Amino acid sequence: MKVKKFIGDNMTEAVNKMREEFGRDAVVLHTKTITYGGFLGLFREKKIEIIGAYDDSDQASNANKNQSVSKVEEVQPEVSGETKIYKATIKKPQLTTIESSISPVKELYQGLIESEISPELASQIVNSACNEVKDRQLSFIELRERVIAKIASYVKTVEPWDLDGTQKIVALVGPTGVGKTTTIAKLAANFSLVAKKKVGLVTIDTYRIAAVEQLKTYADIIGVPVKVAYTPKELQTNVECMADMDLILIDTAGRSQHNRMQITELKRCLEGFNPEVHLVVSATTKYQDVVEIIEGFKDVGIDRLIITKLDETRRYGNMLHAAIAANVPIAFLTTGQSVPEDIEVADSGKLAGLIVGE
Ligand SMILES: Nc1nc2c(ncn2[C@@H]2O[C@H](COP(=O)(O)OP(=O)(O)O)[C@@H](O)[C@H]2O)c(=O)[nH]1
Ligand SMILES: [Mg+2]
Repeated sequence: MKVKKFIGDNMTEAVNKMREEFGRDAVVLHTKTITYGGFLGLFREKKIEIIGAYDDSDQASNANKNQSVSKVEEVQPEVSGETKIYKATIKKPQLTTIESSISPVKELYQGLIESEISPELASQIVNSACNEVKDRQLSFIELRERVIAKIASYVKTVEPWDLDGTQKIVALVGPTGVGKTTTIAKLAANFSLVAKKKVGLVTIDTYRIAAVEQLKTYADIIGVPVKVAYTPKELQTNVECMADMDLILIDTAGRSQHNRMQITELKRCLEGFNPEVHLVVSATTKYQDVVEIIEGFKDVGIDRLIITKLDETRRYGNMLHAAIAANVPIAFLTTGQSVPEDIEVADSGKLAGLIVGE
């Protein structure tokens, strides 16, 4: 079996390249949209990458005498909705098709449960989508469109800051290890290097030397100033020192939603200058925990959500629970460890599609 990666401006170009090299019997095993450059997922240049395979073994050529590769069939949607996995299906003689007897309502409900949406919320969504049309039964596709629209109406999103003339002070808060510091680096790089804004960083995560070093390293690479604050007073002074910055990003230490003292301390640190507070939660966290995290951080005053690590799961129901529990817009999504690429502006429709597993 020969396997190789082919890249084209579109699917046809990539497949033609594969066929030129592997011949017409080659099959596409995997396709993926790859992106270059751009700003927060916007204006990125897209290309299609495919993994092509050609079975040149003797066994394969014998088998091919009786069976033919009939079609390339989509089998599994992936992370961003942009990646699809394909497999070649072998046409077998006398293959019978078994019609699915499951109703569209049940199938969609089951899909929402598999996305890790609570049974109560899943039935509420499906029921209200059905109730919109009383006089006839909806097809699966019609019902799914309505479910997506319903979910999109719950998942509010927001445009990135325009930073024209007004200074924005933003603090990222949340549990440990969710990606606060990495997300600050991605935002700093996008706004400073791409949007050409003046960005300053301040950290109050002084509990671990490594945390300060991590942010300083990113700041050095990106070429933005960074300050370290050990007390709420120092934080205020540092923020005041950055009066000429368009955007000040404040990194904080991971806090547990169950630790009242930590939450109160964080609140006291931030209340002096009223930053826009972004709660960072991971798409890999169970929805019950996400709801508890949101409840725990509510005292700090949550203005926006950032959802990280979309690349680490295929079940996105917790984002819906997060959006409903926090009742604030989702600002950004992160999709990997790479700085600055793996971040994008959240979009309700795309999120709703991911949640229903499109
Ligand atoms: N897979 C994945 N990993 C991420 C993402 N964002 C951050 N990480 C990783 O998560 C780990 C913790 O990140 P860090 O920014 O230090 O988290 P913090 O403790 O909240 O500041 C690091 O290994 C990051 O590279 C993401 O979107 N996807
Ligand atoms: Mg950190």
